[in-house]
Amino acid sequence: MINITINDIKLQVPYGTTILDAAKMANIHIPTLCHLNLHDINMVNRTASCRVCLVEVEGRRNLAPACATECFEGMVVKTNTERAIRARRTMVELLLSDHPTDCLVCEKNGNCDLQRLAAELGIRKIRYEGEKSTYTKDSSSGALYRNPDKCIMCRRCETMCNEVQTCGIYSAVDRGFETVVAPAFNLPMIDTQCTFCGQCVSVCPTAALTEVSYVDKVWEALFDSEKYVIAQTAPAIRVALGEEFGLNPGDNVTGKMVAALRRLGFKKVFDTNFAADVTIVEEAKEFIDRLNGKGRLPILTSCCPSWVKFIEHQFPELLDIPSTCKSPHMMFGAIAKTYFAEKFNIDPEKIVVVSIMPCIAKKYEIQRKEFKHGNLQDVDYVITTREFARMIREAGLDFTKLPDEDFDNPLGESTGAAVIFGATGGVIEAALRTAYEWITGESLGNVEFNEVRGLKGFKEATVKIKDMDIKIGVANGLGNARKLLEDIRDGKRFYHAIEIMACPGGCINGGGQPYHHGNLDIVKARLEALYKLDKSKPLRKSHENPAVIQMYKEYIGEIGGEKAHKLLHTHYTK
Ligand code: HC0
Ligand code: SF4
Repeated sequence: MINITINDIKLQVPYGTTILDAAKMANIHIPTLCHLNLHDINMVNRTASCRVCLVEVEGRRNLAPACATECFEGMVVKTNTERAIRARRTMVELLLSDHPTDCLVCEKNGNCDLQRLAAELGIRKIRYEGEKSTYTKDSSSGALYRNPDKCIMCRRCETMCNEVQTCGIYSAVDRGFETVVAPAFNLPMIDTQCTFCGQCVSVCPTAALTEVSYVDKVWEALFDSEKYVIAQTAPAIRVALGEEFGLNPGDNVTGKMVAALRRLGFKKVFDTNFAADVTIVEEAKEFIDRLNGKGRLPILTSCCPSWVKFIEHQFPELLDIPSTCKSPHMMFGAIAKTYFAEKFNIDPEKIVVVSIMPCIAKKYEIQRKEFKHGNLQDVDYVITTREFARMIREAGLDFTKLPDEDFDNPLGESTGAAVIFGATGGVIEAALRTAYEWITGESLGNVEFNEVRGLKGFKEATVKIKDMDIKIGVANGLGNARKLLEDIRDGKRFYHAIEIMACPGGCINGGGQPYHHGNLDIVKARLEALYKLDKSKPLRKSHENPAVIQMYKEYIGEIGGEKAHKLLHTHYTK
């Protein structure tokens, strides 16, 4: 431990502590902008590029960035001297001098760290005026929107993409005033190996990185009397949407979410969870087939489109191991435009399927050419949790006062196994519940597989099923997935089944969720809420979902059969 003094407060801190962290221990606030410490997922952005956290250190001529300066024995720090305050304000004013001042119409209005900081520092006037950078905006992917004019060069996106996701999409291109954080050769995002996980969006402090919005398209469809617009809601949004309306992270707002969708004009409000149960019966069947020698092990879950794009780019030699199951929301789209349309005699051409997702990659996924029947796309639009909240506000709904309503049926019925899809480990846990019962023919007493739960980047478990020791691996975050796949490719590790989710924590921390502003306790609260929801469900195994059983009886036939393959399965491209 070493002794230091900050603003006349004496304290002891461990070696290696930065001034910023030491100040936090003494409850002293030092403003920051580029700094971000997501300890739980091993991401620290320590570029010290914004210089907003400058403080005075006794005996040093220059001001020191608190986020990147380690304490030393006897250090004396002052955070609020005239010089430090002036320097901090100047740094922000210089950033603002090259920043569009269109806050009123900016997507991040109210959620922007730069805006918050300008207010916090009492900046009322931008003293420096000069040239402003303008760059090409990029919406080439239809998923992720880049507006480099709003980039403040904090490099959080770079740290997230390079170190956590190991995709290496961004770096600083050009020099001096021309410098921009961009993909190599300034390629359009759709031509890069970006997986559209949206984790860079989650940590971008401004609106330099956001999602391509489809709110206007969805309104257009809702106002078109010729269209039959239906909604499906992802497992993870029901425990996060409330945050947009001042409720606590993890508050379950399923009933109000359904009520809001009805009031926005959706003809039917269905649940992706129904399709998650369908995914499990198909995937469990495929897993058992592979255990019986029909196909290669391990089987990899395939419901995360960002992860699918990652394996296609990075491990093309392993493309025979992901399950061929489509993701639940894509299965839902196919079911809605066939089974549902036929059962209720609705022209599939008129059906518009809108997925409300915590995810940005789902916007890319729906455009993949294999997800079409004839000229009809399985899913028409994806909007994020944040875009959905925006629509609720635009419609003037008082969200917290809405009554709790139930999903429509039959595509609104689901089990506890489906809701945990939204958390890392949830898909494999759901699959195990079904596979166990189908293999043993016995009822599973304790349905909870605690070893695969939680935010840890990599988890494993061995589950005894009959005389087999089934080895399970679970990775979340693409960097963790990469390590796991390298070992599998090189024959260093063996698993029977693996779940991978691209976002650290799974969909609860998707790139389209309400911003966590660096507080991962929010993500933990969402995660716990999903397991609570599972516990509260009368049915907790996918194969017991009566609406799923009915659909197979009436329409699809055999699980894993010909029609199931046509509607519910896919293939991958190198
Ligand atoms: Fe997910 Fe999904 S669980 S990917 O994380 O599998 O986005 O929530 O909707 O499709 O069900 C996201 C969340 C989904 C899908 C489901 C899966
Ligand atoms: Fe990297 Fe994901 Fe952002 Fe793409 S979306 S640049 S893969 S962090």
